[in-house]
Amino acid sequence: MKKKALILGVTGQDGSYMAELLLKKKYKVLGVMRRLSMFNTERIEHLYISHPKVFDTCYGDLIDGNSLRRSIENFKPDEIYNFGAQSHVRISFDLPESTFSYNANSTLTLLEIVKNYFPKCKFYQACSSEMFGATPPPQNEKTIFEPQSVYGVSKVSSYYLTNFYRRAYNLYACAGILFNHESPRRSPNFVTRKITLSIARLAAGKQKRIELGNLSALRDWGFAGDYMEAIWLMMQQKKPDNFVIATGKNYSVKDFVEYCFKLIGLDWKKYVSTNVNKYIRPAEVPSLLGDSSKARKALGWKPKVSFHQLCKMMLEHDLKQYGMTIDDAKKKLS
Ligand code: NAP
Ligand code: F7E
Repeated sequence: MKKKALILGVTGQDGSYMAELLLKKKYKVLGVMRRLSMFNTERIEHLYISHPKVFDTCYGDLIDGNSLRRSIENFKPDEIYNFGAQSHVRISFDLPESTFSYNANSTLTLLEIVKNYFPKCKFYQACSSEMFGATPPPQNEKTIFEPQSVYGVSKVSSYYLTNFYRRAYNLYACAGILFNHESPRRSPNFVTRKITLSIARLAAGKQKRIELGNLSALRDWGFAGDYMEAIWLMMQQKKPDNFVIATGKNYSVKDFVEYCFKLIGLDWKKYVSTNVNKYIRPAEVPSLLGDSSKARKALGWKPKVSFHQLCKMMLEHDLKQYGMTIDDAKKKLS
């Protein structure tokens, strides 16, 4: 019998990589997606074609408990991966109530469904390094949480709910504390993808400048594909637990900009301006640097893609959309 996995947030960056990984591992996968006025299945469209019998999606919404219960009841998964969230930290300052509801209340709803009806089903909750917020680095599973946004607080709530249900009801429920992870599938309003897409547009003559916010923020950036491997491993252990997943190296936003511009032979200072007022967050997270030694030891996991490989991968992908390679862009701009 094939194992069955249900993915909340399947249309997002992580959900789409996780669907691919699980299909490679011969799972049957059902993705839950919400209704939007436009189709946004771009990241998973290829899977309907490559895996018609074992990959499908259904409608469900994080704040519609009945839809979640129905999807789980009909599909009877062995594993549930909850990646569904309003995942943008800056936007959580504009949408605090819906962010909290999507990110925290939905975790409670899902855990209640698992506890009441499918107590053998394993549950993964996507938590975040944003939970550490203002606590100085390095951060690991023992570090105190000091979230700096409603997004961060919502993830702290989902973390404690997951831990509580594991303890009280003996569920196989894991919380992954993932540091920033990026890819060519990253939404364009996160800083890394904004930078690589803007450089590609610049090279294509479609944009002249890039406006950013805080360049000094430090982040521990890894590749999303690598991090999905770690999550799957968390779900295959004898006992459920919480794990920090990170590369153990951090770089500033300025480092990311500088290196991407260097790849195409340009001086970033001539093209980048800062508008701190526009992008300012009422509270910023200055420095994240993960210590993932617990995961490395217990799961035998380590990241494969380095920071510089990640920058190049994302830039190459975005240039390709304009029919260019890094060398083409270099020649064109020299
Ligand atoms: P993402 O690309 O923004 O994906 C979020 C997913 O949640 C999308 O599929 C989105 O659907 C779905 N969603 C949002 N609201 C929903 C609702 N009301 N009902 C149903 N689905 C809804 O985020 P990601 O980068 O893949 O991150 C995955 C998870 O990991 C999130 O929980 C995020 O908070 C957490 N996380 C991410 C990072 C990171 O660096 N990427 C780090 C730590 C934790 P639509 O496509 O319809 O919007
Ligand atoms: O910002 C600064 C910004 O929005 C990174 C999410 O996946 O990781 C992500 O949250 C840094 C911040 O990601 C711009 O102020 C400068 O200091 O790419 P970001 P994030 O806030 O770290 C965590 C772990 C998650 O869990 C979240 O779901 O970059 N920054 N200039 C900018 N940020 C943006 N978005 N846009 C700018 O123009």
